[in-house]
Amino acid sequence: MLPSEVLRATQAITNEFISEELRARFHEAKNVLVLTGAGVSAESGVPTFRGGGNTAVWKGMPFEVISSAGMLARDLPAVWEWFNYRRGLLEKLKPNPAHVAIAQWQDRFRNFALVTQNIDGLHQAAGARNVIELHGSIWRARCFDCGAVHYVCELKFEDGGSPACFDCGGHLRPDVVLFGEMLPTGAYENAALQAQDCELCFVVGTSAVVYPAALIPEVARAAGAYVVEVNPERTPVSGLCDEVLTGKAGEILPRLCQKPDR
Ligand code: BV8
Ligand code: ZN
Repeated sequence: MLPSEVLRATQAITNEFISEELRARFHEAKNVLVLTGAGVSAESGVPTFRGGGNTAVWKGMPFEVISSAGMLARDLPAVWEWFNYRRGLLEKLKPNPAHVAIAQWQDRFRNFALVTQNIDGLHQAAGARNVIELHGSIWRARCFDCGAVHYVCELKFEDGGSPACFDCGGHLRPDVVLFGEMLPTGAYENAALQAQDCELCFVVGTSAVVYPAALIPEVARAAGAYVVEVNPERTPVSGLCDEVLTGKAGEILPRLCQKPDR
């Protein structure tokens, strides 16, 4: 094996240029998985959680605290207030070219899995179907008592209170997964199964520190997939990737379908 190949084998390709190898694999692939995080929505104006080294804070509380099972038990109205604030931000925002490119990929590959940590629904707004929402959706609410799921837009919010379930009158909570809570039944298992079968795995716009979502690239890698990260910054999974495309998802992903970079 030539020294250059050894070097190549040991070091992931790291730059913003899409390698011939990735283009060839993108062209031939049948089974593809994409895992996304807040970074894929950044160019739509959605604030990320860990941008520029600091963590999102709400009323002096780090988001891991306000978005936790503990906070839900202690102060449900405060949790509603936090998600109502974020929903207010989202209402005006649109999908960006990264969401659009990913939505187009679903008709390009025989088996395509889109796994997201995002609760913003922008993948679906871009036309993506069967999105595996690991952490739920900010647009839905779930009843503590009867488990019914309702669209938030149908709910009535008494002043600062938490909305009631119109099936059983019980208390509703945001249908999102909070820290310390289990993921939706089967969501992680389904994603891990798709990761085991994919030959190409994209990790787009995630800091990869929240579990079990951050395990997905490792599952794909262990199953022999070619793993590609798209992120302006290095992350804990950069090291296990075959190729790291350093830059913005909205600028890089659309280029995968285009003619090679010169
Ligand atoms: C659970 C919904 C079982 C709510 C969210 C193992 C080890 C250590 C800890 C744990 C472990 N297992 C479980 C835990 C605890 C915990 C956890 O992982 N803690 C972390 C902090 C260490 N996990 C849990 O609690 C999970 N549940 O494990 O249940 C259980 C149950 C009981 C007891 C024990 C175990 C549930 C986790 C889900 C929590 N809910 N969201 C809400 O939104 O408020 S997590 C939330 O934060 C997001 O969904 C996402 O997952 C995470 C944020 O990460 P990212 O999306 O990656 O965003 P971030 O801002 O961090 O990074 C953005 C990236 O994009 C950056 O890298 C940036 O460079 C890049 N970027 C920026 N611009 C662009 C870009 N990239 C491309 N293009 C651009 N333009
Ligand atoms: Zn109910």
